[in-house]
Amino acid sequence: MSEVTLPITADYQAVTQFKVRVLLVDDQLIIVEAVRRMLSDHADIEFHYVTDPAAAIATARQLQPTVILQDLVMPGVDGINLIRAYRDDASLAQVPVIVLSARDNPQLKANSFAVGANDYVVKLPDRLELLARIRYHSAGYISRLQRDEAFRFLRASQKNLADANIELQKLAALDSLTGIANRRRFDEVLRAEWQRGKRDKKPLSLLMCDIDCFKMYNDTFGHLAGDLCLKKVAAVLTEHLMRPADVVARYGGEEFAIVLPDTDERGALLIASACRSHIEQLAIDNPRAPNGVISMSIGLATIVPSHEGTAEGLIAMADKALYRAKHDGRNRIVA
Ligand code: GH3
Ligand code: MG
Ligand code: MG
Ligand code: MG
Repeated sequence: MSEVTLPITADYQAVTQFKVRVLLVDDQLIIVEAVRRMLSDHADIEFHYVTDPAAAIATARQLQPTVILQDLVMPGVDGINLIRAYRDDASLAQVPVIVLSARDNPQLKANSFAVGANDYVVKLPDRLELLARIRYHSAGYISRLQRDEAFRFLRASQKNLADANIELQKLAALDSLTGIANRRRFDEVLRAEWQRGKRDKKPLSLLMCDIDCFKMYNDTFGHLAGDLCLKKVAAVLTEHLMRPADVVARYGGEEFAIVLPDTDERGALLIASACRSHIEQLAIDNPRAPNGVISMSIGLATIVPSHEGTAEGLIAMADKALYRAKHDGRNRIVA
C-alpha cells in the first residue's frame, strides 16, 4: 500500500516571497555606478550587474532577475541579439527586459520591441522614472510567477487528493484482518458478475465456505490464534484460485464467499474440492472438529443469470447447500 502524501504548503509559501532583483547588462562601469546610486536606499531592490556581455546569459540564468536592464551597444555583442537569446532561454523567456540605450532612435526602439523587449528608456533617465519602470515590470512578472506557482500547487494538490481517494477506495474494499475482499466488495463483484452472466448467458457459480467448529477453536486456543487461523485460511483460498476473475471474499466471521464467473457446476466442484482439501492440509489442530483439524464446509450453487432470478437468490441457494453440508457431518461440499 503506497503512502498517502498531503500537499506541503511550505513549498508554496517559499516561492511567494519574491524581491525585486535587477540585473544591469552594460559594458560601461560609469553607467553601472550611476544606476547603482539611483537604486540604493531601496530595501526591496537588489542590484546586480554584468559588464561582460558574453557573460550576460549565464549570469541571468543563475540570478533569475525580476527585470533586466539591457544596454544595446556593447563590444562584440549586439544587445538586440542578447534579448533574442533571453527569449529563447526557458528560464529567462518571461523575464521583463528594459532597454537602457544612449540612442533615442525609433528604428532601434521598434527593433527592440520586435525581439521581445518590454520597455525602452533613453539613458540616463530620471531616478524616479527608472524606479517606477523597474517596479512596474517586476510586479507584473512576480504576479505571473505567483499565479503559475499557485496553479502548479493546485494541480499537485488535486493529484494528491485523487491518489488519496484511490487508496481510500482500495482500503474500503478490503477486509482489515485478512486483506482479502470484504463483504462490500463481494456484493459489488457478485452484482457485476450477475449482470455479465445475464448478458453473456454464461453460468455463474458461488461457493459459501464456513469453517467447522470454529467457536471451539477459539474457546480452546483463544481469539488471537483464531485470527491467525482466519488469515491462513484466507491466504490458502486466495492462493489456490487460478483465474484472475475469481474473487474470494470474507463474507463475515468465519465465512468466506467465492465468486466463480463463467463456471459451471462441474468446474465449481473441482475448485471447491481443491479448497476443502487445501484447508484440511493446513493441519491446524482443532481437537473437537470432525477430523481433529481445521476444516471447511462448502455450499455450492450454480445458475445462468436471467431476468427471473436474482443474485440474492444465488446466495440463498449456496446458503441452503452449506446448511446441508453442516447437517450431513461437516468438512464436505454440497451442491
Ligand atoms: P459450525 O461448524 O456449525 O460452523 O460451528 P462454528 O463454531 O464454526 O459456528 P458458530 O457460528 O457457532 O461460531 C463461529 C465462531 O467464529 C464464533 C466466533 O467466535 C468466531 N469468529 C467469527 N469471527 C471471528 C474473528 O474475526 N476472529 C476470531 N478469532 N473468531 C471469529
Ligand atoms: Mg554600451
Ligand atoms: Mg458461521
Ligand atoms: Mg463455522
